Amino acid sequence: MQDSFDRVQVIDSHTGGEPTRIVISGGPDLGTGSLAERREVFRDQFDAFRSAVVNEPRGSDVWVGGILCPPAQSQAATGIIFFNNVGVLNMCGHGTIGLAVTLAHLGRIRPGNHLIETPVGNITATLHDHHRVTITNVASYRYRAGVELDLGQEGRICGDVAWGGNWFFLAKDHAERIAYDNIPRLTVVTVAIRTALMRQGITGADGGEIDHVELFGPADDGADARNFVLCPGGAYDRSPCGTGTSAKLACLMADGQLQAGQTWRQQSIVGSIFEARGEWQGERVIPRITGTAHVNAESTLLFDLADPFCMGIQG
Ligand code: PYC
Repeated sequence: MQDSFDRVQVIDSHTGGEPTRIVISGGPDLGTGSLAERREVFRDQFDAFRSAVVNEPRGSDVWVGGILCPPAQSQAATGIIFFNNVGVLNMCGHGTIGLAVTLAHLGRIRPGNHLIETPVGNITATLHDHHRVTITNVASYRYRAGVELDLGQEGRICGDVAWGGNWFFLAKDHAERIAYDNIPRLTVVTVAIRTALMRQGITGADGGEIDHVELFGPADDGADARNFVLCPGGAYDRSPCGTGTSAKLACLMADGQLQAGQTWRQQSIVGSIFEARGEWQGERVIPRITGTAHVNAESTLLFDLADPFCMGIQG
């Protein structure tokens, strides 16, 4: 097993304010299994590498990292495993938009459709130009509607559990103000929701952990709603969250509040916007999410084992 690293090349981008760091060379060899199998290898054997790439002092709780993997299918542009400050992710929508713009920056893809393998299935990234990308995500669906949670001191809340490539709890009927200057309060409430989900043993299908929580409120700039998304490691998503917007589309379409092909403009807590549309595939929804990303650094991470925080500060 590889336990030391020398020079690791990364490209940083942000998608609507949310950063993505793609490891393009020097990372661990994860073998040749499926992306789901390689994610297990990464999780079980290279957790220190994950921490080194995204945690302080090189990163922060906000960062999402991605490791490029040779795809299993020859027609795929790449495989990708996303991770964050506390572990591996199933999928990441803003990260895939950042990935496509990164591959374009490297001259590895041109405008058009590109198949990308992820641990939860194949997706397509359509590169429109050097910044604008549409992802066609995995089939998304509402798993449970109207789930009641007891938040203790924070009262009760009701919401839906939905899959959009990650598991989400989408709260309904809350009294919170969804605004940038209210982020500390929104963090307290969404952490309380996450705690209640765990205490009440509420999961997604097959026991899948619901590790993302979403609140919605009125938007501006012509958007349909603004969201606040709590990510698994306690940070909030600066982008409107690609997998979260997919979960939202699935709930709206299940309720008949959005029709197939109709555009939903999702605004993030920092004001960035994704445009989303869904099509039915049986009882599930195929989301198409369009957003913009910008590359902002090409770096070489150096690993000095004499550095006590070489592999990142892990809480
Ligand atoms: O865009 O899907 C997303 C995402 C997940 C976590 C942070 N961003």
